[in-house]
Amino acid sequence: MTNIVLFGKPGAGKGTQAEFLKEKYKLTHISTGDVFRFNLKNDTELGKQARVYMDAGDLVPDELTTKMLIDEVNKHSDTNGILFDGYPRTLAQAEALDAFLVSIGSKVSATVALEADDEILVQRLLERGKTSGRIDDQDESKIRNRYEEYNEKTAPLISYYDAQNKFHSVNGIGSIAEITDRVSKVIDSL
Ligand code: B4P
Repeated sequence: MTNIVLFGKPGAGKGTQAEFLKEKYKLTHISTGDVFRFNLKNDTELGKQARVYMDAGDLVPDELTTKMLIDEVNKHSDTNGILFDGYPRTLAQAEALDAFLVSIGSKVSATVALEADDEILVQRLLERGKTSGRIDDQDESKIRNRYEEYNEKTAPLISYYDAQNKFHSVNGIGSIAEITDRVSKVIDSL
């Protein structure tokens, strides 16, 4: 199994790249943001619990997120590999993912980070917020809060994966196709 973690700040293009990479490499795409938004839309118990955090631009608590992630992975036991989009976002999530993958005889193959400056990303999210209906994209202070969450809770994962020689960084500025090529070079080298 080839398991790729797509990593990056909010709006870095993880979801955008995942749409192309999942086809190219025949991987199962799991986006925790998308699963949460599906649950919000359908007003499920999980959606009710996640809404308050997501609307504020906060991370959803680890326990809730990890349980959901494992349930999603277990739906795809016959997969070639998984493209993790938006998970892990904390050290506790990274450790939980490693422990879970080991328990099914697998591991994270590589983490690929899409790099871009905050100011460019804030503009992307505000632009998306005009049409996406996503409350977390519509208010600049909520967007800035997502970057604070990233710096405090998600950035430490860089050294976590780097220590395992699994961290790869690519320039996240350019056309969508150019960035797909950059990420593909990393996956092809595995
Ligand atoms: P996510 O849904 O994961 O969203 P994201 O970080 O906003 O976006 P992404 O990087 O995927 O960007 P995208 O391709 O869409 O998370 C939302 C929320 O869910 C979190 O804040 C949190 O509350 C919760 N959550 C999710 N996972 C969690 C976890 N593990 N733990 C706890 N909470 C969790 O691109 C953004 C925009 O840029 C789009 O408009 C796109 O068209 C544009 N774009 C993309 N690539 C471009 C390019 N190359 N050039 C120009 N524009 C580009």
